[in-house]
Amino acid sequence: MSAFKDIGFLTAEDGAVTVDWVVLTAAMVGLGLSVMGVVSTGVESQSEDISDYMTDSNLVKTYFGLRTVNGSFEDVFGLAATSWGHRGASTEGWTSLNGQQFEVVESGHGGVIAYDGDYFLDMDASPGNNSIVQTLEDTRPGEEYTLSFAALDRQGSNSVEVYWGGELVDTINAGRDWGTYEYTVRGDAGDGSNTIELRETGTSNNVGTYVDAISFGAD
Ligand SMILES: [Ca+2]
Ligand SMILES: [Ca+2]
Ligand SMILES: [Ca+2]
Repeated sequence: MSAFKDIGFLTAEDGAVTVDWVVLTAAMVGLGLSVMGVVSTGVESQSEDISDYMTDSNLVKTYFGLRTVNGSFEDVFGLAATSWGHRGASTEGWTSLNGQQFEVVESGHGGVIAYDGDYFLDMDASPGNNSIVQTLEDTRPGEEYTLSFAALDRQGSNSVEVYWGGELVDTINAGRDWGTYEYTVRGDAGDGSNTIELRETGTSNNVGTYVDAISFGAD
């Protein structure tokens, strides 16, 4: 029979463990705080340096300046190859509002060199004018953004309506050479959908306004 039968608490570890934990934790927190004090000053200074560098060198602007997905129509994955480029019901980042196919034309076809990269979009598909849309992610309500793109109209018979958030921003009649168009829009303006829409409205004759380099970004 144990002599400690009635004084079991002597062998109980609960209390001891709790005391150890409190002491050790307090020590670790104290150590952590002192390390943090030293490190945070350095990290803060480093962060500011990096921020200054990125802002000065326009790295931030470049990154945020092209927030459309596939705005230059360079991603032809999943599209069917044709003699003049690629076509498909939709293309990365873009869908058609009126069920027209995307005609992504290869640079050089018909003597037209892409404004940017190797491809541009013909807004007049077969059989008709296309209306394309993309929803921008991560826009902030009320913040100003620049929406821009390049356009060209070989025939002089086509026009494009430009919409932001469901509201008409402009109607353009592009020239025979690439021209650029730029607008200032606000996050959540119009119906709050944060959508870019380009609607071809010219003569429906298979050849439409060519568009390229659709970009969107903060100033
Ligand atoms: Ca392009
Ligand atoms: Ca066409
Ligand atoms: Ca046309």
